Amino acid sequence: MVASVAIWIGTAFDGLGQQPMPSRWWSPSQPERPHLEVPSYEGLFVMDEVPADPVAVAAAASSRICVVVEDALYASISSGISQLSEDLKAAGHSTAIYRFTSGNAQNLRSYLAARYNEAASLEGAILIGNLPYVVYELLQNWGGADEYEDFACDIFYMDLNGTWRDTNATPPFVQGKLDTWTGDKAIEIWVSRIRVDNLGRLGSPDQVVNAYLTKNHAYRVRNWKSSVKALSYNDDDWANLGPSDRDAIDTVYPETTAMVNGTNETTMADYRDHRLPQSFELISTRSHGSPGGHGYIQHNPSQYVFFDATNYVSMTPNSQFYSFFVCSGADYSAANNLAGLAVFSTNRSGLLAWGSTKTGGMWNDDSFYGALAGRESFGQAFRTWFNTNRQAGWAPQWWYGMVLIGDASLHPSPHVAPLHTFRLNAVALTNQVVLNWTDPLLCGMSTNIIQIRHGTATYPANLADGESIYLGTNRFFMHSNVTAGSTHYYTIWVSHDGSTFFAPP
Ligand SMILES: [Ca+2]
Ligand SMILES: [Ca+2]
Ligand SMILES: [Ca+2]
Repeated sequence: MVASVAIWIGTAFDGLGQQPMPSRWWSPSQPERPHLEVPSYEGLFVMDEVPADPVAVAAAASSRICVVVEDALYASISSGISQLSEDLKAAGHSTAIYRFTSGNAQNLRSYLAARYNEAASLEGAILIGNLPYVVYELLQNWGGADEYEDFACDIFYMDLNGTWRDTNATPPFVQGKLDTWTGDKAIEIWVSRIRVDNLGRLGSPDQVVNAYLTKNHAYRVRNWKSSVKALSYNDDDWANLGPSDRDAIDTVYPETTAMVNGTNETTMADYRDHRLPQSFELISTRSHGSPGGHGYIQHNPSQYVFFDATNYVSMTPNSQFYSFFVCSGADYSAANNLAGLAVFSTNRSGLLAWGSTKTGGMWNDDSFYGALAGRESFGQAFRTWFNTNRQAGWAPQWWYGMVLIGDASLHPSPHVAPLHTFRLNAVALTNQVVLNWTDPLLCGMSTNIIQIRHGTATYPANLADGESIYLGTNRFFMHSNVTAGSTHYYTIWVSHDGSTFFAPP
């Protein structure tokens, strides 16, 4: 899968001023970047809120996050969505879950804008499934002739009060692709996307999303870790950015960011054989590429060697976060795209990638890593970074295609909230006692299976003492027909495997 070799034609970009080289299209199978179809999402806007779980303990409700799920996918992933909602609440968010049946991107954006304008407001949204997107089109100049490019654009959803229009249908512009953005061009929220229907390399959509939600939870409760270190890997055209990239990432992973930017050192084989196997929690790479993968120039002989995106699946790098400064590497409209395969591998590999659906890529990203270091989530850091850079004259061609692939409410591991303290609570009613307890998964356990025993004179001291009243995965239990006017004693045990039980951590 990595056998393609071609001659790379040097650095043919001039006149970019203070800008770095953009990441440009390179694909062994497709010499030219194809144009996109106008997305077709039709029908009346139908989206229903999933009723909140009445048993859930209300968290400190702030910084609301919306989770929008494709209706056709919802039933088969609902328990994972519930767990995500619990995890978000445990991290201090309020949540709203929606099932999206039909409608277009304008409908969905208007809905998010209405939520943003409510008192509870909105911090971000996670879009799960095949949900509407818009295509934006523009002319750009990288130092030669003007070039036309069209691309999937999620900045559209992050700006909730600007004006987006389709005003130009004169070829190469097209009716149905947006081409004008005016008004307040700061982004108000972050939006990240979990689209898997076109990742056939990984499996069926429900399997892939469920596997993703499982590893997401494992990371949040620290059952899945990498080494707390990062890699900055810049190919030749960005070797000069190496020291500043390392310094920026170092603010999040102090003293543990490896910088590789020597032009003869950065090769596909080096990246594959010496870097990916190292368990870096975060990998930032700058290289040319396409949705099918990315590659590195090696001198002596001067060659560009491609690293197929499927390697991120077959190699299972023990890494969670990727910054792909790779032309179209995060184009979620393309089948089996790089960011999608790296993030949604059904193995324990990948949680979030940020990159571009077009030529360009994230740079000037001190503000991004600075915000992460300040304990903001990846999504919040993205918003901070975009708003810091949005007024540059080159922002459209560089950054209108920037997207977040995965769950952007996550934090780097140094800032993952500490594990919860396990608690068992009891409320006495007339002839009943209602018991509830902390989700063992939030306390570092591998399962949420618990058992409870009841005593009338003392606390049950072991698994043979007293009377067993509950064994299972629920989060509450109603102990009925108990004698009024007396003291009742309860002891709870947790388990990693459902067979061996011990006292909670
Ligand atoms: Ca147009
Ligand atoms: Ca705005
Ligand atoms: Ca190189």
